[in-house]
Amino acid sequence: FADAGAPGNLAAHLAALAERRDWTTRTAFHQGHQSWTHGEVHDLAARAATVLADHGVAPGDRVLIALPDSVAWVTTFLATARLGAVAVLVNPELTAPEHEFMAEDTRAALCVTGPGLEDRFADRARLGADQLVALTRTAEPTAEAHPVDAHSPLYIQYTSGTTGNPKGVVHCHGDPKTYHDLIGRRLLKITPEDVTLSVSKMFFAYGFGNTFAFPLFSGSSAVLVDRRPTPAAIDEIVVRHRVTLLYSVPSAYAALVADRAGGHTTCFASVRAAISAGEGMPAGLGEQITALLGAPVLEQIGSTEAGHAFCANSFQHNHPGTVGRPVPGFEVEVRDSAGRPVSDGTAGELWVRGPTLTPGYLNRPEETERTLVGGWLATRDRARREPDGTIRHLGRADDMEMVGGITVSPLEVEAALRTHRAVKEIAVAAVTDRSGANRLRAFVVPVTPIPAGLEAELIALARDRLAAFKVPRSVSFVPTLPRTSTGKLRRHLVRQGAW
Ligand code: 3SK
Repeated sequence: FADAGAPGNLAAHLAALAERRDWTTRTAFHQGHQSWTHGEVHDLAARAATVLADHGVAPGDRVLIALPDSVAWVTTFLATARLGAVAVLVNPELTAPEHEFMAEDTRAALCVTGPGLEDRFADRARLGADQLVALTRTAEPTAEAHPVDAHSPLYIQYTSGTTGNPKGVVHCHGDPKTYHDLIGRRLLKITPEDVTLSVSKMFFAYGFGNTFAFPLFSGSSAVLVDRRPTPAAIDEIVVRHRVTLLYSVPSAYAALVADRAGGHTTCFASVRAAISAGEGMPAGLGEQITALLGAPVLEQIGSTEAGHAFCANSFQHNHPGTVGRPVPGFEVEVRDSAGRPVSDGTAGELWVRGPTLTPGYLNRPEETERTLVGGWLATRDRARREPDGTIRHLGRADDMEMVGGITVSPLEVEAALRTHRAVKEIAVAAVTDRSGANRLRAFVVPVTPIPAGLEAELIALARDRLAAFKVPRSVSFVPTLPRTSTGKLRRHLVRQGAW
């Protein structure tokens, strides 16, 4: 396998790359108090491929992986790839019906499950992670790497869907190398010395690139954490492993900053960049993160359909408040609702073309046709191209609320109310009241104890800053907001007031 060009079978390519670059004795993953080298990971993966083959997995089969981030996740993924089978990456924390839907949608031949999921997938072939690990120890690494090309399907990820039904998004053997070439190597300048911590998990597009593709393609290492780390856990991991690249989402960065408001200090000197994606960065938060970490915040935007980021800031070109410029190799257009490109400075919908776009959704030809048009992906993000070529993200196209026949951007109302010191998180939505009218309501995660008179203060603040029709009629104080696993707000649930 050559370094450049089509990588063929990803698992074989990565194992050969680690050998050729002398990474086999370098640490690839830390998990708890244990570490694994690149050589150990590829050896385990080759042995795990024998175990999967013994369980009947054949080229083209789907292997559903419902595991927390772990070395078992990485080796199961690589073993599946080695056999030419297709990994189905699912959030282990989903409900039983959601898991069953994904197993049925993909016709999974085998489901590899983690702790607490023993009662799932009862009608299917299932292998517990503990069992797989035990069998791998004694298996021989004899399963041949199945010959595939860069366009052969490698994995399926489900869009967690800010609006509802999950859709299976297919990606191919050549894609992870491209994520690394364009983003990891070129923009983030990852070297074998880097140590990654990603709050987003590997079953999700952002986490897959951050924790799986970039470390394995660069000879660097990543810390695997089985659940979303608390601010205290992030502190501990950063110090213990001297993390250099922190990947997170605005709501988790906000929690880290809020945690430190109590005067607690940690040495973040090892961190050289804080990468943020998943949602727009609220005004002022980027500066607070840089003040805390002493490192630049690099905002980016991507999607499951694009595989990873398609617009990103870099060390050389960092424009806070924007998602940067198109990642080299990607083209971006801002279009009106009829699909015509609009001029710079005008808001529209973001369309993207590039090398790692999904060939389509699994079993959904109509949705594929609506979303992938003439080689372009309709992201359904609203955006504006600034005169300097950077892209400003303006929310999701379906984010707009309708009140009294007028369209209101909830993002504008949220930005105004977020400036109140007692607001930790906020979402604004049009909610139908008892009379059947649509009224704006602010859902606020407040500081505790909730200051007396906070609702009246927030409404007064909105009156002061916004046109009358944008002022929420009421405020609900809530303990959390409904978010996807990457921190995107699930507005359809906010609108229903149900989470
Ligand atoms: O959610 C995003 O904006 C994102 C960013 C980078 C990579 C992947 C995703 C989904």
